[in-house]
Amino acid sequence: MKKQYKGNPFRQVKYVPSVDEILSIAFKQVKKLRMKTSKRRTREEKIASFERDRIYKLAEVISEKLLDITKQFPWIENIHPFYIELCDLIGSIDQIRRILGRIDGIANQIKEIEKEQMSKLRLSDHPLEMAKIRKESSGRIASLIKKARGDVNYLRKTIKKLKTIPDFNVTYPTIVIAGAPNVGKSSLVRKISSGKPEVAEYPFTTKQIIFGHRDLAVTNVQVVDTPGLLDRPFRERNMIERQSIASIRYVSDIIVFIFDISKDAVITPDEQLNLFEDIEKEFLNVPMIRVLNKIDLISEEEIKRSKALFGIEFFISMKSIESLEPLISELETRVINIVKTAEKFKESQKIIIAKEFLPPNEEEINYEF
Ligand SMILES: Nc1nc2c(ncn2[C@@H]2O[C@H](COP(=O)(O)OP(=O)(O)OP(=O)(O)O)[C@@H](O)[C@H]2O)c(=O)[nH]1
Ligand SMILES: [Mg+2]
Repeated sequence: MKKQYKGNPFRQVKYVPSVDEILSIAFKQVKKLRMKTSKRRTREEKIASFERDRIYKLAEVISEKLLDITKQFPWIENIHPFYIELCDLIGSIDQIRRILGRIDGIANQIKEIEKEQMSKLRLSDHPLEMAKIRKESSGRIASLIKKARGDVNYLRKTIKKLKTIPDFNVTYPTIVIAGAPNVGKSSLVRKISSGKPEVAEYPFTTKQIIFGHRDLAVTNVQVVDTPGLLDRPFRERNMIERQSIASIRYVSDIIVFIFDISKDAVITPDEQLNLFEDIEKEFLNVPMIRVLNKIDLISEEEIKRSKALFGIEFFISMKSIESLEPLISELETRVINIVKTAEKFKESQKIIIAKEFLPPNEEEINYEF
């Protein structure tokens, strides 16, 4: 079944019970069963029916609980590549796929055991033997599900972490804020969106991607704060940095790349330029905007030099809201262009672009995609 997940698809997994919890629930339910009274049946018939019920109940509850785990998990083929990549940073999507397959297999095997034991029970007419068959069933079923203990524990541990990946809405244009550590990425996200990432004077403050939102021009956009990147090859990047790269790779429609040449800079201006160029080369089809932050800390001279050196387009400081205005207005223009032209937004958006946002010669247009 094809299904487009809204936001983080792993959040739909409500609860994965442990093997011990499943066993305890199942045995409790079996314990509640009572022998049916009937005047028309012999004692042996009543016992046989009671033992059948007990075997059936145990197999049913356990296999259902196992299948319920697999059903809660999103269809891996339908998961957005962004979440697949982040899942692989936390655990392994292939491992999850294999485990879900094995759990499904165990649920089916339990049903098979139930059938086999039921046939044995039909051939038996002695209460003691019937009890023995029932005990044998419990033993076989319990030892089978115990084999899934490691797998279920892996899912329990991994899903907890996967659920912390923020919600990414595929229908919104997305602006990724990237750059070296401590350049002011989180500060900018706080200023221009609803995202409230932590800001601190030390590098590597942001350890996870954070989404914020903002109404920009014609639509709501997502603004993504990312962990700081150092100037180094991809294979040397740690898990935290790889999240930034994953967000650039899979969700960014625009990258705002922040430079910092103040005394607080963690890596040199040259290294920042290398980093910028690496990202530009690797993600050729994502437009990048070069921004110099912390202009309140540097001289006019340095500002001018950086323009020539790095091709800076916008000069900002978190100390001055006005300094952000030209950047925001550029983002507005670009977002309009993206929603007008990008294939991926055609199905999900019905956008009315007001005159004030249109180039001078365009009439007000109803963009119905
Ligand atoms: N003076 C000045 N300080 C700034 C400016 N922008 C950010 N800062 C300071 O720089 C430090 C780092 O800011 P953050 O927004 O946390 O930087 P970041 O890029 O998110 O850092 P990481 O998450 O560690 O990569 C904080 O102490 C901010 O207050 C600015 O324009 N001017
Ligand atoms: Mg940060």
